[in-house]
Amino acid sequence: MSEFQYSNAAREMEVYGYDSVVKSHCRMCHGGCGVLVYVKEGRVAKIAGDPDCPINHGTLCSKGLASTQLVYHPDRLTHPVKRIGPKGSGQWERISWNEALDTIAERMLRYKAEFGAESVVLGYGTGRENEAAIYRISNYFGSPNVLTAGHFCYGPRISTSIITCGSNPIADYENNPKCIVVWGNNVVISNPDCYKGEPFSQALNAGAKLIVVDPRLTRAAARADVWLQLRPGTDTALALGMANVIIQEKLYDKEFVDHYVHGWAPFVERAAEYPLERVEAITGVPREKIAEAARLYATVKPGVIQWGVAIEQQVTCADNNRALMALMGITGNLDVPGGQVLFKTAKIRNAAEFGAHKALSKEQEAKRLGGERFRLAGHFAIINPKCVWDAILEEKPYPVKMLFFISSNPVMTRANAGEVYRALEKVEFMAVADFFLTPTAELADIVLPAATWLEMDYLGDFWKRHGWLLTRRKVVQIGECRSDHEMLNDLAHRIGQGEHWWDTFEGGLDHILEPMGVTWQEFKKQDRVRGPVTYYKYKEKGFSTPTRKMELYSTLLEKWGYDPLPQYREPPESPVSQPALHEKFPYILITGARQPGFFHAENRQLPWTRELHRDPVVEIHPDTAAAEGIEDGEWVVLESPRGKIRQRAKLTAGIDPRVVSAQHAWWFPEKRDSGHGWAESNVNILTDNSYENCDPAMGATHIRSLLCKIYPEETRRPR
Ligand SMILES: Nc1nc2c(c(=O)[nH]1)N[C@H]1C(S)=C(S)[C@@H](COP(=O)(O)OP(=O)(O)OC[C@H]3O[C@@H](n4cnc5c(=O)[nH]c(N)nc54)[C@H](O)[C@@H]3O)O[C@H]1N2
Ligand SMILES: Nc1nc2c(c(=O)[nH]1)N[C@H]1C(S)=C(S)[C@@H](COP(=O)(O)OP(=O)(O)OC[C@H]3O[C@@H](n4cnc5c(=O)[nH]c(N)nc54)[C@H](O)[C@@H]3O)O[C@H]1N2
Ligand code: SF4
Ligand SMILES: [Mo]
Repeated sequence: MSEFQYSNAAREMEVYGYDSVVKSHCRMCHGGCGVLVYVKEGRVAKIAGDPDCPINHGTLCSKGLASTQLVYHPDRLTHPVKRIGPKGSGQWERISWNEALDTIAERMLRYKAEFGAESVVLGYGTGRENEAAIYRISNYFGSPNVLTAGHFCYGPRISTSIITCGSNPIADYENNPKCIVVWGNNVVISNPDCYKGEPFSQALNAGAKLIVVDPRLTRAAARADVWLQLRPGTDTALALGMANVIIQEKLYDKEFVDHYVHGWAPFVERAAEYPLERVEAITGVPREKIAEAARLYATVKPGVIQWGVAIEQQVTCADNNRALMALMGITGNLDVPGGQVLFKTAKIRNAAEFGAHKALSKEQEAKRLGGERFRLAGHFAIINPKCVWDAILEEKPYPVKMLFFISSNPVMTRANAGEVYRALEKVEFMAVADFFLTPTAELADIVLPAATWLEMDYLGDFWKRHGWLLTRRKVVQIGECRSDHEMLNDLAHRIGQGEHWWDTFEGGLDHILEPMGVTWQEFKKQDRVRGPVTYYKYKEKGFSTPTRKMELYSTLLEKWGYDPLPQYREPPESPVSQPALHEKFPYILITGARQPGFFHAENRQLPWTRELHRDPVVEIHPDTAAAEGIEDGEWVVLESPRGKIRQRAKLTAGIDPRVVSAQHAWWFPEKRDSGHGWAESNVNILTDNSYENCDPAMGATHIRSLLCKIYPEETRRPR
């Protein structure tokens, strides 16, 4: 600890009478921030940011602060339960861990014997640092089906970057980029994946130019030098239009393009299909602004593109990613200080190795649901959720009999929630591991009580691409709660794969650390390590792709039968692609822009975070409100061709009058019936998951650009 921190922590302890302070690593989101956990009489009393941590420099968000309210929440599940009434009856009985794990193991083995290992689907949602353990148990079991959010979140960034330049290029804020492009991302609110808002803000304070590509006026957009308020879902056209300007005006990095790029000539030809007048017509962004942004990004160096999930939740998911990487590459911003860096991990067994993907036989891998249709996703062990719902509901191409969700609430978070709910009602056996009885858990047969980050030892940020590995230290034990890693470790022994696991999961941490030559007990004496930070690695080794170059033209996509170059496709449900539907559903709906206090469906029961956002909110322009007779703050109905929900209207001039933006994952833990109002305000009742409307390579569902109508819930008295 630094002297400052010692004295600060010591003062806190003296004034407030804390007994001790533990340095740890928050994971109320994807994790990252170093924290000081103050303990009094054996309880977590307060969480503060750790000023010594290079990820967050002492800052903390509302979710991190509210961890104490999660840990001690009275509704938390603190022992395993089994359902004793019909599904959704809310009738549960306490059982022992032995009975719970024995039952789950018995079902897994029974279904494997009768229907094949592929009939058992394990799943998680977003990154919780349990992913590698879940893949490990599934791969050794022989099931190729792990259901994640990877088809439309982060999985696309990982898979497209691996095939394009070998690894995910991360913005190097430490070395002060001079130009930052925030594209479909709101980093100061979402702090996602490998990023925190604090270093981004520091780089801005240091004078970086800022370009923001977002249909909404976010905080960053309000501060931007250029804000490109595009029509939702038109990102590939915009990116290719910018590439075209950069090429035509010869602003690209000739040395990089000549030596390190595969497919320059066809890429130039493709970009030429996007002259500014066409791009303006598609995106709605004035051509001068597009040109200004292109020139700024190509000439003010080093520059980074802070890319987010909004570009992935589209029918052009993979092409959006690849078009943005093309911009990074041709401007010479890849693997340079202050640019976009291909960081190395420390010397450990990485998440892919720990996930034991090689243990899955080719024969079983070939059975991956949707693997033939969504080949980019299939190649990276990612599946499209509808494939699982269909396998349950229609038993096609084979029956799925068992689901085991470890940290996911698919009823709230996957597209076409009505279908998700039906599949979960029908599946023969379902286990869930969670903190609470969520709308998804209420449909399970067995629910296991999961430990929060304050209740486990772990190697924080193990899966990330910024190269850091941080120490998470167990502070408290709550009831019988156990970490996902511990429960999977015990389950593994019961299904005959004990030889690949350990007596306790501490052995798993030792296994990860073994190449570094330390055990967990030794590692945890320090706070963090980082892999070697080096730049321009491609100059010696090339890129880790089939051609050893950065593949603007993807040889793998070509092999799998896709267009090897990025191209724009109109969203499947848009004013342009469906004019007749647009007459009935006149607004473009975007869903899911992040709220500070919530993490998807989480934290609605925590007083501090719920106070920040009491009700579900849809943002609309005042002109739209006037046209539809909607007043600020009133409950409105949002309707799409798939269904209706209710949210409260918030009027803002920071959105185009033709666009509305609704919050996602809303349920109401305070509604004590077992459904907890799961369908009332759940925007995924409105979203579409049909195969033909997904990204053809990645299987991403287009939840960022739909058509909807909006009207007041109350019939208004004549004015
Ligand atoms: N319409 C729309 N839908 C979306 C999105 C959108 O923008 N719009 N975003 C999508 C994206 S990007 C994602 S990643 C998904 C996320 O989808 P999910 O991951 O399914 O969503 P969460 O609500 O974050 O998490 C589910 C549950 O995990 C539990 N949990 C948290 N930590 C742990 C843990 O360590 N162990 C265990 N066992 N349980 C834990 C929580 O209590 C919570 O109930 O949602 C997607 N859904
Ligand atoms: N507080 C909080 N933090 C979170 C989460 C959370 O639920 N709450 N979820 C976590 C997860 S799993 C993820 S994936 C990340 C996501 O974090 P981000 O990548 O930051 O994603 P969002 O905030 O959902 O969306 C970013 C912006 O995209 C804009 N947008 C919408 N449609 C389009 C479009 O078509 N094109 C473009 N260019 N922009 C568009 C929205 O207006 C929004 O401002 O956040 C993570 N962090
Ligand atoms: S940004 Fe994430 S890791 Fe940091 S304090 Fe908030 S929840 Fe915790
Ligand atoms: Mo996500």
